[in-house]
Amino acid sequence: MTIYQDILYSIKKGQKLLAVLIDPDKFSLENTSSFFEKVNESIATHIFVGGSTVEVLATEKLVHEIKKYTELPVVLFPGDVTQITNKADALLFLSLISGRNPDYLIGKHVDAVSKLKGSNLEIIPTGYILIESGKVAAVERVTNTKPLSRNTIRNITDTACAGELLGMKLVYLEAGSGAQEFLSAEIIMRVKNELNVPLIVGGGIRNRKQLDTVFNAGADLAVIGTAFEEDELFFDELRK
Ligand code: 1GP
Repeated sequence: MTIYQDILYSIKKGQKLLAVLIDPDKFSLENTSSFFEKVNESIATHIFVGGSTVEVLATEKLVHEIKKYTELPVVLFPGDVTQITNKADALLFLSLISGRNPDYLIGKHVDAVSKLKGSNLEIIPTGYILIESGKVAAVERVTNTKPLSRNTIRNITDTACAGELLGMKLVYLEAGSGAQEFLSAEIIMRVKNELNVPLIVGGGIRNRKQLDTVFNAGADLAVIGTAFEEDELFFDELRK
């Protein structure tokens, strides 16, 4: 079964999914073993690896290390073409559909082809939607795009649906890493209601209660990064 089929199957069974996001720039390789002891005992189902600005080869080294300590699927969530490595299991082939920068709608994808041809990575086309969160997100800075306003929910749902109509297999609603406010239940609920493909939600989720809010609103897969970086004790709240 592919990773994507497995996501669809989990949704069918009513199982919620959780990805631990690791930014190679902020993670120290020496911690991999102890960090993954906690991951493996938690309800996490996926490992996402990526960041906005990552040193060349850092992703590859990190994925290689992670693979020694967990059986969970490792999915690339790359900020740039240089973060693509064959050592991972899958790649979110992201299109930043909230923005209007052609580089992040098609340019980077063209640049990635030579790396993807002949690779074993499962490639999952993903519509990536950045929504304002009260502070300028790294994605906004790096991609030079504006996020969608939280107040224009119609525009958010239409953007998500346009992504699906373009053939994207997943939609990722992003409040930005370290967002002060995670996305409201209303936004998640409204998007989920109109979408047929699985919905990923991330940005600013810092405790179990917020995670449950995101799941109850309709997120199929939640992504958490900063809360684990800041305090690994968070894993205790997320034991299996
Ligand atoms: C960022 O959605 C992810 O791209 C996770 O955000 O770091 O705030 O958990 P946090």
